[in-house]
Amino acid sequence: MSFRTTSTDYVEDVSPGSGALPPRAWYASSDATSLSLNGTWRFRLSPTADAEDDSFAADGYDAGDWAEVAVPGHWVLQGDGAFGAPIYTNHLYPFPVDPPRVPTENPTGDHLRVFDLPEDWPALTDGGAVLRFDGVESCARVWLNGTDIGEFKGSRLPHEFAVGHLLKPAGNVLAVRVHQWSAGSYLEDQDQWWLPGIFRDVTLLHRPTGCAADFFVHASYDHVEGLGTLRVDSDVDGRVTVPELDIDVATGEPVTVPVEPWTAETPRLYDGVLATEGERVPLRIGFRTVALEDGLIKVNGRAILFKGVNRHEWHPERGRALDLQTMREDVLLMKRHNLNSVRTSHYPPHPAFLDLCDEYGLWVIDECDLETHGFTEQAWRDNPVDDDRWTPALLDRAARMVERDKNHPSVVMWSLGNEAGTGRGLTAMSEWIHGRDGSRLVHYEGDWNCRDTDVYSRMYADHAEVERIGRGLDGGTRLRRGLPFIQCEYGHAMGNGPGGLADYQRIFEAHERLQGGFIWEWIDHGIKHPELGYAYGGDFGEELHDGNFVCDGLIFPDRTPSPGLVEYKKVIEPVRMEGDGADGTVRITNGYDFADLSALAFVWAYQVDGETVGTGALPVPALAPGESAEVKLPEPPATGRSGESLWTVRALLAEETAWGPKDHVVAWAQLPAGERQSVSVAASAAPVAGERLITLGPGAFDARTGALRSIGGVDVAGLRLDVWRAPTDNDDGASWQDDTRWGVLWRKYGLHRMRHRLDAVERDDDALTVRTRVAPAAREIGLRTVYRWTSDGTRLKLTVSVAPEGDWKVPLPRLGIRFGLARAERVEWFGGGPGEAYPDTRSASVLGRWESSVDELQTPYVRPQENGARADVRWARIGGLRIEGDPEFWFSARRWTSEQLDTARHLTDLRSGDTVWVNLDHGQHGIGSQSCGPGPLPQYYLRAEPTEFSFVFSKIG
Ligand code: IPT
Repeated sequence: MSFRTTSTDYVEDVSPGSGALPPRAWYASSDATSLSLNGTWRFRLSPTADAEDDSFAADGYDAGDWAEVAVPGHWVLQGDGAFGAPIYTNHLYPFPVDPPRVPTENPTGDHLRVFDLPEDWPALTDGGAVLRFDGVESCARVWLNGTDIGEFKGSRLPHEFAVGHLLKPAGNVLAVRVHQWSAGSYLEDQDQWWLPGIFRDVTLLHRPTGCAADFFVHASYDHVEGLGTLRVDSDVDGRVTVPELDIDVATGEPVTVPVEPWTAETPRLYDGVLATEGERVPLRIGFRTVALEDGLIKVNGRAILFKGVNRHEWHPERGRALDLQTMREDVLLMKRHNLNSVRTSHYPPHPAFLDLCDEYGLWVIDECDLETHGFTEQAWRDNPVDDDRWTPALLDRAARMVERDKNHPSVVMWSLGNEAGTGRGLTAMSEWIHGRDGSRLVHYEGDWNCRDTDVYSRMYADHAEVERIGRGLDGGTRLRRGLPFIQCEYGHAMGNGPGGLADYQRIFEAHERLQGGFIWEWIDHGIKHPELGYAYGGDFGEELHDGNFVCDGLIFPDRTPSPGLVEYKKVIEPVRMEGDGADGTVRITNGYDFADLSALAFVWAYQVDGETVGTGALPVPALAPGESAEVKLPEPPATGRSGESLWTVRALLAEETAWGPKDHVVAWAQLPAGERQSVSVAASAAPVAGERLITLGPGAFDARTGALRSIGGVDVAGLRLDVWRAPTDNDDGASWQDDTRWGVLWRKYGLHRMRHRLDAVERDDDALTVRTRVAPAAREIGLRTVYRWTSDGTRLKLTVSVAPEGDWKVPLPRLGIRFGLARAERVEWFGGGPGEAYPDTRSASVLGRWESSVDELQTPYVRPQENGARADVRWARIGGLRIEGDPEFWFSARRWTSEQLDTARHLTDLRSGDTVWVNLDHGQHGIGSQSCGPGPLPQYYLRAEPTEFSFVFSKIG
């Protein structure tokens, strides 16, 4: 054995690698021993691929002065910055594009681990052993006990090596050299952090003589007869038993029995065993048949509707090294928010995640670890997916995904990858996959002609286009017109938003061909940072980066649901309840594809002026999927109270399930039963002029400027018209979208620096009127704004009239008033809650009485931006004042101004001042999805037009 500098040619070689075993199904044996090699490893970082020779792989090498890293892990997230830093780019390669060459500066991590075989490890003469790597980014070379056993690429795919002949009972030396950049990096240009390391498990598996090798569980379901057919094809002959079904057959032999099918809604699994001469392998069998039929994606004979999300693997401290508990948390959160599907964007997830999808029930589009998006910068020239030299690497990736995951009932489609253009390599992958597994469909978005796919898939198509596709008016090839449609990405959840989900859902549900979609994306990839809270692109000094485009999830980095997830849960709820609260009936429709309503219990509540005055159970028949029933509500409780009244009907889990507690709310609706009385204040008091102040009822005003000073002794600062909001990521839009990027245009027109000109302060018998013009410098546009104050002696009413002047080419961000209060801690309100809402994100806003601290009103978007508005507020109490709106208003309050919110880059930039700034808005502009999709629909624009709105203020107590 000699140790010399090994050639590093393999790093830039387009081939997938050498030395690894052929891919096979991923499973955990019941009886074969295994040894996890996760834990603390010795670690040495070098700046280039060839800086060190391979002597560290030798027996007896002293790594005593090396650092340590945790495996699984990414070295750039360990060592407090001593091991380099993460880099975030969306689609730009962070190195010169010259495939397959990579930079000389190629951080290379040598990992070393010495291990003994456990006591119960079988004799080394009994069978063999396999060393398995579940994920290493991006290229690794492996030595065991000084022998070079191979090298591989394909970061999120498993690689196994036969190592039985190399093992010894004690002192085994496992050396792994990991290069951050390799030819494989060209195939892994997903929009995410570049994070090198051994980030998934490393395991040594004993392979007894006569053990199982690879096997393929075929478990189909005949929905007409109610029969399941099971056949397990196995490389090694054996028997398959499923005790619950009395099945005991040889491998390769089909058997048909009555079964309950598997669906995402009813994830029925049967435990079985594959027994070969040398081992027993547990099977979790789900019977289901996926088919393309009548131009639709059908499972067990029924068309399904995806209510899905794109899931990257993410943990704010550990990156893509996820533990089982975190994976389970994701699945439970998804189930509790009514999601039924996941696209594993953009690579196969940790295999345990798919076990969870089988168990809890989620449809899965399993996506291959392939994206070459950066080639779009050069019009896709030299794209590896259209270059035969790369095809073996593509086929290797396809095979490693399909072979690993083929036994999961949850996987209903294979996806070739993401954003890789088109080319012969993709066609080869598709052909190979179709040949290997005819029981599932093939997906790929980048091919709009659907040459290689079984579904027409798009991303971020706007509502109008989706509608046209639904109606079959989208044109395209004949082949494509016959295919079902999904949006593999839509609703870009970056920052505040996405807006417009309810409008998409209505369209999906109206047209058979539209089979739903997947929100982009599940989680914000913020990295926990000691000074910044959560870091995003640029925070590690990257010379090229895409900022907070990496924080675009429905959950925050710490997995707290964002308002976007709460909204989505409501929009996709599986039970529809509509009706007229006044006539006391509600029409209930089962929106599940497979389940009846027997798992749900319905309850009603009756509110008067936001207070619940009665509740009870509502008997609802166990409707079959698609069925509806008219259900009579009880007589409204006799309270003797008049006021605005409302029914709330909720569908709850009748019993605890695997994913949710009893009484968990699955669906709900509110049905108005009696209208709100509008506030009336008789203008009976007259303004009284003093030396410096004018008083009117409880109000005191500056005599010269007419500015409000206090109400009933409560100081009120800076009350004035306000149109500015700290633009959301969706307001700002993405750089490639230019015509309606309102956030950009608002700044161009100067809406963030409006000037207030005082024109007149007029005192009448019954009113104080202040006339102003609110306008930005350098522009002719403006808003004539009149504040008219009246009082009945105890209450103070403000009526604001706004008349636009000039040629307004942009909508307004918001329209309302803002003012500062010195002392305000808690807020109570009657209106929408508990969370924030905007015109096109308001489905989940529940009308009622709510209470919160000012701090809890804030939504902690990783990059600070407009947030926290509560919709439909009738009245609010804050800082000693009660404010009633005519009509209802949008309420927000924060310890900083919108301008401060606007300049903050991280939450840690926001400093609480002494003042609480309150916004009472008559209107808010919609949110939309323009950070990567369409902006708000026109009906959610806040147009500059003549408007009038009022607030009534009174001092509490
Ligand atoms: C689309 C990508 O597929 C996804 O990975 C992510 O980058 C998303 O956009 C934006 O967050 S590609 C888009 C430019 C159409």
